[in-house]
Amino acid sequence: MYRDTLMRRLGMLRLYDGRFSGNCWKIRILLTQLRLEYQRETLDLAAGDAGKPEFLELSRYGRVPALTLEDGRTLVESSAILLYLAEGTRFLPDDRYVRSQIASWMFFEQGDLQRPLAMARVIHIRDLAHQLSQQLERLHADGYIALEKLERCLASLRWLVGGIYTVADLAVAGYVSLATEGGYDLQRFPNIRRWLADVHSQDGWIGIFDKSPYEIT
Ligand SMILES: N[C@@H](CCC(=O)N[C@@H](CS)C(=O)NCC(=O)O)C(=O)O
Repeated sequence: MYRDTLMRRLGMLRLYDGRFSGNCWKIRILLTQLRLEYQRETLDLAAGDAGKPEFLELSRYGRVPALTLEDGRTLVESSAILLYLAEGTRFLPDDRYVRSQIASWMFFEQGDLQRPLAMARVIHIRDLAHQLSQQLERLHADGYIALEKLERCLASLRWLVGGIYTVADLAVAGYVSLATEGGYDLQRFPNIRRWLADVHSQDGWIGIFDKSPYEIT
């Protein structure tokens, strides 16, 4: 099915995503901010679509997001996709040191923040908070350590890198914006809340369930 779809749609960006996925949401935000048209294929992750052989041919880890480029090649991993799309735009400046700092925040997001925030959210969305309370407690412990680090850094920064909004802000803000859905209390992080409000007010920012004006169906 995916191969047929791919052949038909060659020539346009095609995003394979999941409805509730914060990692996919990040890509839709950047595509919108860049005003890039794209086709969207929403997988049914609960039904196991991501593990199907056709999808594994596109996405080697069997995960969304995956982005098929105009020439038919595919990229996976949200941070890699963001960096690819942002290349040559104001969201990813040329300066080598600035770019490395952006990468540094993206590694922090994937290594420290994303899992505890995303997993706690999945547990809440699936209404398993009571049943998995110990697991949730461990996730919250890890998530709060990462959020405290972010809070401390934001005490002296308006934006994460270089004094402007970049893909680093977008990448880190994705799951932080969804943290309360995982039972995190952001009231105790005034710097994060101020920064999130700034990030959300950026031109082209869309909510996780909003349809992008650049999405072609
Ligand atoms: N590090 C990856 C994580 C991607 C990921 O975990 N994707 C989840 C949805 S958010 C997924 O596809 N899960 C497969 C499944 O649920 O079967 C990224 O940032 O793209």
